[in-house]
Amino acid sequence: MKPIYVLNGPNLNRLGKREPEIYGTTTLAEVEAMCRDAAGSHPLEFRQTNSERQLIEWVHEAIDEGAGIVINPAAFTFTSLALLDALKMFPGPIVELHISNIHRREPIYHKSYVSMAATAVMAGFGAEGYAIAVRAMLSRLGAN
Ligand code: CA2
Repeated sequence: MKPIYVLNGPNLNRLGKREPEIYGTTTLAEVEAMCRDAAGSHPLEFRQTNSERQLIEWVHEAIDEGAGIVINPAAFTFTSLALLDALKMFPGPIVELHISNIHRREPIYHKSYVSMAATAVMAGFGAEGYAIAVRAMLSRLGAN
């Protein structure tokens, strides 16, 4: 069974430790546990990096080995055509996920490049959004 890749971009390793009014108090380790719980017996690769290159390498890995991608690209959402190009090569479903509702924020957070490759876009459910996204991905993959 091919895994679901849950990929996280820059600064999300600090989740739960700053700006709790926007991002909540759940840590990334707790988010990973929520995703594993939601995935049940389905294999799941949960990763975070502060490097654009590493994120792209993981998308390439997922192209070869993954069933679906849930991605919170963080600031690369709004800057990275290279990430968009990599995601466009992925043949399966992609959920773009944001903890906060980016559309309630400043205009610089309104234009996502990643959305042009995404099957679905989620924003504003807080950390719980990850579990919702993994369940939606399983359903989409016909795995439950
Ligand atoms: O809401 C999200 O999930 C974001 O993708 C988070 C990004 C931000 O650039 C996007 O606009 C929305 C990253 C936020 C900065 O990293 C933090 C990590 C932990 C706690 C606070 C901020």
